[in-house]
Amino acid sequence: MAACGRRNRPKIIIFLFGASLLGYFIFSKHNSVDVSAREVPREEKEGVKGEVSNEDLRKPVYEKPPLDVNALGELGKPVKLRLSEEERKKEEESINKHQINIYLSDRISLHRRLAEKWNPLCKDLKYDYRSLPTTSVVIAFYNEAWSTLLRTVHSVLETSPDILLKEIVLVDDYSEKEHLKEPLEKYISKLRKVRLIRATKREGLVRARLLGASITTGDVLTFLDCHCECHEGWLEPLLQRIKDEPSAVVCPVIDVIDWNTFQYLGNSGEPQIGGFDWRLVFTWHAVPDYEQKRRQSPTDSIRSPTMAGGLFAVKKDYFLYLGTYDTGMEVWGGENLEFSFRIWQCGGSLEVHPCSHVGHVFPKKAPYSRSKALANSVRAAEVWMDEFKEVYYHRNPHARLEAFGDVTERRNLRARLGCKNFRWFLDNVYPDIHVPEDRPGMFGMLKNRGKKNYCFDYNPADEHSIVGGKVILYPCHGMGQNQFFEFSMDGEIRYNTREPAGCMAGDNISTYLYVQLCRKRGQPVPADQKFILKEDGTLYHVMSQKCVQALHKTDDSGSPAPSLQACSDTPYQQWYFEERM
Ligand code: LR7
Ligand code: MN
Repeated sequence: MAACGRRNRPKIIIFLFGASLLGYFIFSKHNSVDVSAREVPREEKEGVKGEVSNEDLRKPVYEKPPLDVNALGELGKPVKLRLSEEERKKEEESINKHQINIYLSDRISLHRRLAEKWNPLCKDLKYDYRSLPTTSVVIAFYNEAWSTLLRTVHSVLETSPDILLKEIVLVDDYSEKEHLKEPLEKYISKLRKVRLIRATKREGLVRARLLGASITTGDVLTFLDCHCECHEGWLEPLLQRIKDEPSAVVCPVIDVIDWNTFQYLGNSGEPQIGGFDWRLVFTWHAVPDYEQKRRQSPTDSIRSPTMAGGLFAVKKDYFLYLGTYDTGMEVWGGENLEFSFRIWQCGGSLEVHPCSHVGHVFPKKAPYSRSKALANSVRAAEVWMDEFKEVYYHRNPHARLEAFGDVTERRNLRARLGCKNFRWFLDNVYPDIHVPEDRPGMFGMLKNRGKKNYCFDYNPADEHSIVGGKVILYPCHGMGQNQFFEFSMDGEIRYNTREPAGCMAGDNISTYLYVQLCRKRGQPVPADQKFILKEDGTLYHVMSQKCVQALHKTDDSGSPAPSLQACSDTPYQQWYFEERM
């Protein structure tokens, strides 16, 4: 495969762009554009001539109404309504319907302000507004509630400098809700710069976004979810970075808006960056030391291996060059990692800008079916991960059976762009991820010879941390995931579906195995995490000089569990790995 440097940009970009009958991008029109030489069109800015102060140039499309500190949820403060029994029921209903407290959202101003939650140094950054590229903000929605959708729209209009915002394109992904039909059209017809386009069948977020993008006129595409609120100054850093580096795809810091109180939980400290685990689940990480060292200022953008997916800005012609999205992906999921891999492997960079903050309402749980996510992830793995797709399949054996459609075109794209391989990505962009050894016979379900068909099973107590929770024995299910363990060359029993991975540990006092963070890259294995898996299946814990034994019941939780006991030749102390049932 032809290698190309990260900053190597092609001289000629053939982009084939147009709207198909279905409305989304297909390759139909041939054009040549030189990204590096291309200048930002100025026509848009000609209205502003002569001596105009920077203050004037940063005026938003609409000004926010005067601040009323007593209004509900103003400045992103949490709200708890005092409600009658009947009102409480309505609130409950809204939560069941949207997985967001829409009853409350409907009572909070669509124009509320947010408290300042950025690094104070961000305030000092200066922008030459006339030289920044313009942007179109694309917001796809499916059955979104009125107030969360329109708060997103108003928030963009009221925080984005008029000179920078070409338009907001709303994309209705074939919603069923009445309020999103005529009432929405009527409402937005009164707003400057807001357009609406509708899909004629459910497209899923990938094709819905592309349908929106296909009618944009700005230099930069900025994608947002339909339940966001933008922090003051969110847009400029994204556009500045893209002006400086047209092959950078830049994400804002994603702040949490609580689904129940609508509190805006920003954080002016160092933001987090994106990673993934070997189930291909997106993960958050602290900024690694080497990246902190590379940056010269806390206001410099931060390289990130992956993005969450919903919120980012990309130069439109660069997005086209990179092959937009994989239109074979349905509904939800997978596109975020696919795009992240593609950006890095094909010569771009993916970054989080610490001065750009946008709030996002994280729902209580998924409000619609996400069953297509698996096939989408398989597409990403099949196109971008080379031999490392096996590491993914080992942890999701059922993914191998998933019908993922045809990816020939995407593989051709990869070849055409001369993209680097996944090994390069791991080594250079995500060196902190542990690459499992997955030696034959040393990974999969960890089964006991005495207690038949029971497997090591671990569910971390908390979705954000691998530690905490207890290792138990549970009937083997053969699905990988929480029953997937790997015995490493250095004698660790790793639970590395998650990143950072967890390692089984024991001590001389308690008999249970518990999970600790595995050592960091380059560090030795801690004594309490070291095991020897002997020929006869004995699993010997070196520090305690005991053997792991399957117990039928443990005193506290009552479930069977592995335990450290004096070594003997009982079959309950004999273990073996099995890849599949
Ligand atoms: O069929 C659909 N059609 C749509 O138009 C399904 C969804 N959508 C719209 C939807 O209305 C919303 O505006 O697409 C957008 C994203 O859908 P969400 O809000 O249900 O997704 P999410 O916020 O739960 O999930 C994250 O991962 C997704 C993977 O496919 C997308 O990339 C989302 O954009 C992404 N959201 C974010 O990155 C915000 C921060 C969340 C985190 C971490
Ligand atoms: Mn979302």
